[in-house]
Amino acid sequence: MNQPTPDIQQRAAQLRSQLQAASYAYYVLDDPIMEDAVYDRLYRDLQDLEERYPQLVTPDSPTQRVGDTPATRFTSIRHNIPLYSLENAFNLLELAAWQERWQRLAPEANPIYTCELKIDGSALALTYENGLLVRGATRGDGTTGEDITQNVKTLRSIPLRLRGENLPSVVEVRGEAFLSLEMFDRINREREQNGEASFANPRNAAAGTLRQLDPRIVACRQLDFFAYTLHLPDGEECPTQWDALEYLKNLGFVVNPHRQRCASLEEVKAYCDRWEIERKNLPYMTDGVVIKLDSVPLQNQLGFTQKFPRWAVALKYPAEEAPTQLVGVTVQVGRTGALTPVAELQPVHLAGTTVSRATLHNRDRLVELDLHLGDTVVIRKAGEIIPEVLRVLPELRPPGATAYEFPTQCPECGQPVVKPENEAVTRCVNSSCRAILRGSIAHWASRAALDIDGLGEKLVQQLVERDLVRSVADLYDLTVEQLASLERMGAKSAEKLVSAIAASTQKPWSRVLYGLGIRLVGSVNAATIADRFTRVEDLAKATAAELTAIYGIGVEIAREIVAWFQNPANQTLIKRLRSAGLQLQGAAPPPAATTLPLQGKTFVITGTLPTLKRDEAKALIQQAGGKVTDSVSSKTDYLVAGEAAGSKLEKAKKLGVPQLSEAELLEWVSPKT
Ligand code: 0OX
Repeated sequence: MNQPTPDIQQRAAQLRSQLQAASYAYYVLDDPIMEDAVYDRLYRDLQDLEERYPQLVTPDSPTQRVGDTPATRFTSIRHNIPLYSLENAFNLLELAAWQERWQRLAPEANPIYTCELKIDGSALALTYENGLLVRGATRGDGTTGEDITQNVKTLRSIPLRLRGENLPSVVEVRGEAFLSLEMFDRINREREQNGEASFANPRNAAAGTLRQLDPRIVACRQLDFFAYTLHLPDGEECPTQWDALEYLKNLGFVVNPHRQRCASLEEVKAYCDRWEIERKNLPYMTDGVVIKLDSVPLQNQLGFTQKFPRWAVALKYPAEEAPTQLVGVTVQVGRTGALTPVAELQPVHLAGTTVSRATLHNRDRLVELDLHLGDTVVIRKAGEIIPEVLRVLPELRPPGATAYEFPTQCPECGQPVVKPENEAVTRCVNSSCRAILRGSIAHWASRAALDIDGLGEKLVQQLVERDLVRSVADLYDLTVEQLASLERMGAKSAEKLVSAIAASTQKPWSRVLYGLGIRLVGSVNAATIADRFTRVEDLAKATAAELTAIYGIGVEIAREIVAWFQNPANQTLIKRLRSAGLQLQGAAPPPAATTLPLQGKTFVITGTLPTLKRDEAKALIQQAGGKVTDSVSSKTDYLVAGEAAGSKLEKAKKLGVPQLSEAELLEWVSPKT
């Protein structure tokens, strides 16, 4: 094996520490110190070095966050300390009753509490040995969870190595992995576009993501993490929960900033009242407040019941639910053939809107609900976003009501539907099903795909019904006369639509690829794939292994792409799209710049820079081709000066050497777009 020189070893170490510092500033402190483009370049440099000298890879290297080998399954892990669940209180009276209960056991103790927001995510247990993250596990049943270390490492707000010195040999940190509401929406939009069932709420989405076998998919979903429990070896515990949270912050974790220490139940109540309103402005979901006795010795004294700690309670916000009557069930067929049952409801007011339809998710969910026509159902805005049917009230079932049977045939084309063993979705697999065709044309015309203005749902329906369009390629043969003969279509609109369709032939290859509607290929994936495979003929020949070599593309997506191009009907479609003039190839990515921005320039750094450490600034300059020396001379081109710059600044002024601030330096080294 090639041996790295000491210079190279030092460079790798420098890159690692700069990237770690930048990532910590960005993901934990929420106070970026480096441009994304600079980060990306330094990251690639480190990747290159590690590829050349694999012995330089350390377990806490930023490159080790996203493994590229999907797991086949997760192994079970027994938790040394069980993960208890929390006792719930549903109102302030129940909260007071909880205080009375613990006070009976410890009448002398002060009621000092640490209040935390209850994040609606999925609990994780992280083990650090000698500062290094060695294991990440799900809660499971509280006693046994699953080893999801590879996935946990992709969360940027979870440190791979703890910060600080003299760390205890073993540290266990617990907290909540969660998705921002924005990310939750994005994932669900993509899932809908790809014909997959959407997640009911951010908690399910977080839990589902953490159990993905492919860590690259987990990385794309950008889960966040708030730490809230710290287990240290005996005798080293923090005296209070408040101190533990502070210590967790020092170790490099994100701790929810809205915590509050309260010296009485009155203060706790005020906190709960305040957050019941203010939580609506948070970018993530909370479902209550967790109230913990602050004193750790008191916690130890009170201990646990069979299920819960006696020293903590969750005050849950009332879920926004409402009963209403089920009028009927419609089953929608999406563009991938997925059948989604939707409950048609007697309109009811819920959390600010009138709801007359709610998702029933899939066939399994229907079986679970044992839904009968005419039933009274309880609906809820799942994650306070999408209305769903939560449960049925069988006691209100009208006599003789018949159970709802999920169709065994496609409601659109009448062909038998299939439900793959390990999928929740039931599908129509008839490639000429009109619902699938309508869905694929609407997708092709959608804004993120070919963006064909004027080709709306109603029009698509007519085109399919009149047999004018049997595949998206037929759109390019439509004439003004044909279109003008449709309902609500004048000659003018028909002409406009023909031009809009023609204009879509100029849309880039990545949009065409997305428009093809290959399952699991969302717009982001399509752009990534189109960058790597710049011609459709290369993509059509790509193997699953070549596809998964692309960052962010997992095995399942690769499998779908390979299968799609193997289908003869799709091969014909590509040929027809080519004759219609669509862009089936894109520009090759621009070649890397050959000259570095600071090539040939000599710098001296002095004083304390606002964000970069001295050696970080030095490495940045060197990455960008510049040289850094220790003393100012006539050969110095620039002095990078921070706070409390002393004699070097004086000398630079004397010699007329220009000064640069850190911001100017960063601006200079970041690639121009
Ligand atoms: C949360 C949350 C959950 C510690 C002892 C039992 C529960 N979802 O935000 N759990 C806990 O505490 C544990 N704190 C939280 N903040």
